[in-house]
Amino acid sequence: MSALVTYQNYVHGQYISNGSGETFEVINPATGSVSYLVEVATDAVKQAAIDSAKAGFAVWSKMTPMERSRILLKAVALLREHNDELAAGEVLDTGKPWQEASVVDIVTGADSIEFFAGLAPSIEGNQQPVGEDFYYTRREPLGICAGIGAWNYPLQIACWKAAPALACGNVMIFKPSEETPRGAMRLAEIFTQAGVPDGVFNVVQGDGRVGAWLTTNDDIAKVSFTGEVGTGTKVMAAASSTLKEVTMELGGKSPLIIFNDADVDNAVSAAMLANFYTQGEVCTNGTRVFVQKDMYPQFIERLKQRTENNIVCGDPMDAETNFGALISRSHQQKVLEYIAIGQKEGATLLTGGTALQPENAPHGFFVAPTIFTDCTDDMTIAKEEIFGPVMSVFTFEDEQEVIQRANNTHLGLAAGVFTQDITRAHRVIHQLEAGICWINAYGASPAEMPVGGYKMSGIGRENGNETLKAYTQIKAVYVGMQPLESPF
Ligand code: TXE
Repeated sequence: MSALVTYQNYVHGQYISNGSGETFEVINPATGSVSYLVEVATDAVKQAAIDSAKAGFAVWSKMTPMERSRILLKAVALLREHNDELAAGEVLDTGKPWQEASVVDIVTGADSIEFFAGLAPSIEGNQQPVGEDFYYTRREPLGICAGIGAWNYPLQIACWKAAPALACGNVMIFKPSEETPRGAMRLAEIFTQAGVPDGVFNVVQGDGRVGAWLTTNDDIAKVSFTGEVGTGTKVMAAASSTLKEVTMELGGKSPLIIFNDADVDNAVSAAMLANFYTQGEVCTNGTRVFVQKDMYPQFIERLKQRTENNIVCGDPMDAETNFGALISRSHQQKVLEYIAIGQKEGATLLTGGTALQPENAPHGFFVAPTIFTDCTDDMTIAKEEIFGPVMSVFTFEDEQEVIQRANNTHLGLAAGVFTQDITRAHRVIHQLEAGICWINAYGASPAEMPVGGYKMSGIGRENGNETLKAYTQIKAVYVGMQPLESPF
């Protein structure tokens, strides 16, 4: 049995020992075996990360935006050059298919860094005359920002948080999910290789306890968090003790609405993408599929046929596989429990519903693509985020009814509408309480487009011009051009 590799925390441009030797295991979800070990960030590592970040900020924030932009663009080139090797690492950590990781995860991470590197030189203040006097503003960096990532898109999430932070002259201490530590480490190595100064992007490893430390540390100015709603509320509460700014990218239970006049094959493609891509582990998934009455029979027939014939579940590194393993055995059990609840509460199991043991990956954490019909809005599977390949299908009569039902949730991350009637498409989407919306599309999230949730699905945005504002603070400077009047 070959000895397992042990990775360490990445601080000041290198891996450092945690002193205690305490490690945690990282499991390959497609095989159930231990891939490698990672040292937990001890107090010594945490303090080193803070000291390093302060030193990095002193250098990085003094560079011009053009200099920062040039270095970030070198990192973009390295990410794209190493796309396949990085994608393979994401497959081994997440269990998602190579088919996806090789064209989405690194590409969209690099795109975000490229986008904000391009914006960096455009960051400016303004000036206004006030009589003889005038004031001007400066957009200044916040300082040390913390990034806390989820496990479904590890490297992409690290890139999406680092990009605006570093472009604006901040530095970042990033903690990936303990399920998927690899991507953030590779990003840190690539930043160093590109010329990002030591301390500008440090990676600390561990579970929620290390995450909690980031949310309360005095030297950290902002926290950008991606994860479950429940965790997000804890993060925001903890951040309030030192008035940190927060960006929250949380969960959803998003509606996908299919009208009678929609193209049925397009609508079925959307429903399958919105529930089975990345085996359902996508926050913006349209897991409540509302189908208008007349469309329903042909829609459900086509959906069942394509789900039972076009999904290849198996070894995620196999090029044929388009449906991979769930992140862990406990998550697999959680999804199976939701499926049991759905059946108990009276939904009809149209297809799927069980764990799978593909021949080429018999020990992985797989759940079959699952579709429930005859669902009602009060069912648990209609209200709670399952974060697995479980689609709930509902029927509806008219527009006002479906808008009311789609909005009847405390969540508000995403929404999709399929119709050939362009005015209806915009009329409906404008009434849906969601931050990330698609019309006759689903899931595309280019770096130019700001993404984030309404209601309990989050605060703030990632990507898009909008996000720059979250990573600078405005200083106003008033300049007196004449003797100062004073009554004293
Ligand atoms: O989240 P968790 P997971 C959501 C998705 C789902 C969840 C799945 O909808 O709800 O993420 O990711 C750390 N203080 N999104 O299971 O458990 C923990 O170590 C500070 C939405 O990973 O909340 C991990 O690094 N940190 C998103 C991270 O929080 C704490 C897109 C997330 O863990 C902590 C992708 C604490 N008290 C997934 N406890 C979007 N909206 O874009 C745990 N952590």
